Amino acid sequence: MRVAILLLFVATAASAVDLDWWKTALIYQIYPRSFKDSDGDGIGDLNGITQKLPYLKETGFDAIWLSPIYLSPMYDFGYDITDYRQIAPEYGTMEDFKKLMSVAKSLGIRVVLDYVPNHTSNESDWFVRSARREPGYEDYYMWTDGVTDPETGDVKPPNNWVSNFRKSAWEFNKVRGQYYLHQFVIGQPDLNYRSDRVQEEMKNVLRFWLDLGVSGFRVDAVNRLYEADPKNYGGRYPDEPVSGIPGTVPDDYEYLDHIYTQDMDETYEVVYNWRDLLDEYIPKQGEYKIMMTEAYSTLNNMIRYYGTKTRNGSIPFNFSFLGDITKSSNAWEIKTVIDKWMTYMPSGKTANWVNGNHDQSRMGTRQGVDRVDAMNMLALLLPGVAITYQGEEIGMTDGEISWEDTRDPQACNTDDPINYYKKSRDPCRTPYHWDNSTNAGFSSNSGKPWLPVAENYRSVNLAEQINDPKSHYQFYKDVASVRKSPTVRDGDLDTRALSESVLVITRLLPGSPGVLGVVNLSDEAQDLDLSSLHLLPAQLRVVASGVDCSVEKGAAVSKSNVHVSAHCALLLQTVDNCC
Ligand SMILES: *[C@@H]1O[C@H](CO)[C@@H](O)[C@H](O)[C@H]1NC(C)=O
Ligand SMILES: *[C@@H]1O[C@H](CO)[C@@H](O)[C@H](O)[C@H]1NC(C)=O
Ligand SMILES: *[C@@H]1O[C@H](CO)[C@@H](O)[C@H](O)[C@H]1NC(C)=O
Ligand SMILES: *[C@@H]1O[C@H](CO)[C@@H](O)[C@H](O)[C@H]1NC(C)=O
Ligand SMILES: CC(=O)N[C@H]1CO[C@H](CO)[C@@H](O)[C@@H]1O
Ligand SMILES: CC(=O)N[C@H]1CO[C@H](CO)[C@@H](O)[C@@H]1O
Ligand SMILES: [Ca+2]
Ligand SMILES: [Ca+2]
Repeated sequence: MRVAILLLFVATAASAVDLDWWKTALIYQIYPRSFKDSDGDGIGDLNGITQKLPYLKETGFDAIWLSPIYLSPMYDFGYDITDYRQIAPEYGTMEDFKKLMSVAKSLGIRVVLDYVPNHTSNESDWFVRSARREPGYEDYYMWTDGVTDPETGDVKPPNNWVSNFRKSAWEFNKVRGQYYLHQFVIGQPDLNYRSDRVQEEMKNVLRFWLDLGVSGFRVDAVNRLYEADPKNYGGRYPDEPVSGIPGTVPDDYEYLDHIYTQDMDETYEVVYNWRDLLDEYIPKQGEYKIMMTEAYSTLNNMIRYYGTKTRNGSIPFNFSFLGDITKSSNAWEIKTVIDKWMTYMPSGKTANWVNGNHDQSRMGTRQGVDRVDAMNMLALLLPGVAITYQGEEIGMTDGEISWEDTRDPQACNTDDPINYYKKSRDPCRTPYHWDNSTNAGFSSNSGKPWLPVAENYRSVNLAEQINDPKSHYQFYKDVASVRKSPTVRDGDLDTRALSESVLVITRLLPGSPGVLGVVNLSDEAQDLDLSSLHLLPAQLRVVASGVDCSVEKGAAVSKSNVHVSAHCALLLQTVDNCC
């Protein structure tokens, strides 16, 4: 009897702290401005998100990651933050946020926020005070003197650094009489992480939102936190060498090799410190707090974010599905991309798979509409965290945005009404397609939304796909449901390219049914013999069938003969348990 009571107590205590939810989380990235406009001003908002939470629950998402919702002049649509503790009025109020949190909690959806530590807005109170050299704020930003031309007497920027969005990364501030660094737009001054006060301020921002119950953060542009220390370069910021990339001009970001403005060693320590801070909240709030860091960087640098022998770190966002897989990638190449990450990732750490975000051409455009099911299935079937950018579950494609309608600073800064679209991130930010009504049901008003709706919304929209058993959405939902099985959560992974065009992903866990994803990337159907997968039980059942598959959900299939139509993505489960 005493043993039973003790066991019961241990079980309750263990379940009280959910340490593992994040390891297999399916996370939905919401770009709030374009998700759902509840009040008809043409801009998506928090109440719009709250309205749609039941749909997200129904689809199978464990968490939502919100792109920035904070007070901002929107020079970079929220990635330029005036006050990390206030909600942008166009998105709603703190009350709206609390309501969103409580509805999400009641549905069992966790909320992850965007954390933008590299820079604030130039309208931030910190920046205004720092420009005035108010005591305590003097060194909050990256201030430095310009260089005076000995002949003309003109003052020029301190060095050749270029902003991510083109042109000099230095801007002169008249109040201060000095230049400040902005790795992104002029309105995004970089914070100075060599200041202890900045470090503490930014930790307090994390504490503020954790106290409101958020489940963690996605950290923006983390590899830009530090720049080379002038102490080591004779007191000035060193010029970056020219990259030699053909076709680039000095105003282009790609013109330089960013050895002094990215991936500085000091960065990782800051991430580990944030991890420790998040860990303090685990016992307090009974759940693990996730931290995912965004850094377009080399594999070796990415891996360092995971932590060291003595420090825990974050999950580095692997955008390799974005950067390294294209329309023409074959099964061998896709397998190699997957295996590379799984190989280099330190053992015991958590992988992550991202098919889209608000900076990249949409998956349906980048990979082709006929690969939407395949890419969604791969991300959801592989071990670790999967992140779906809003709209990828229904196969939205890039909208066409004219120069007049262009809003993205990265495109506007090209000053080029002909070629701007090559830099524009607007096409992947067009409003979500809820249905076939005016403005795709995004806005309750028939007026113009902040970005025009993509033209194909009448044929590609959620309402249509919810009613169609053979749709990207239904397929996604079926895969998301299988993802919750013990096998996909914990099973061993086996990736095989059976030919140039056929990729097979197998997950096997002893005592549970095996799960098998098969993708045919090419234009013709073929019959597959999977007998070489010895541990896989022979009898299979189709549990999700993509839009191009002729075999239907529920069909019985033998592993010696799996029929896969051209462009078909098929998910199968074994009838018997493995192995
Ligand atoms: C912030 O920067 C923008 C340019 O991006 C400029 O138009 C604006 O005047 C600046 N505001 C302040 C307060 O410095
Ligand atoms: C790292 O995190 C794991 C899991 O939360 C924990 O068991 C371990 O003690 C942590 N290690 C350090 C060095 O904090
Ligand atoms: C719009 O969608 C509704 C419901 O999904 C459907 O009944 C109707 O036929 C559609 N109209 C058009 C013009 O496609
Ligand atoms: C997939 O389609 C390609 C089309 O070229 C064909 O060669 C291949 O055999 C097919 N594979 C399967 C498994 O259907
Ligand atoms: C994917 C992502 O979050 N990209 C952001 C990186 O940071 C810059 C500046 O904050 C933003 O403009 C991007 O949208
Ligand atoms: C390590 C790794 O996979 N890095 C990739 C991350 O994403 C960038 C851009 O999307 C790729 O170019 C890298 O190869
Ligand atoms: Ca609105
Ligand atoms: Ca920086």
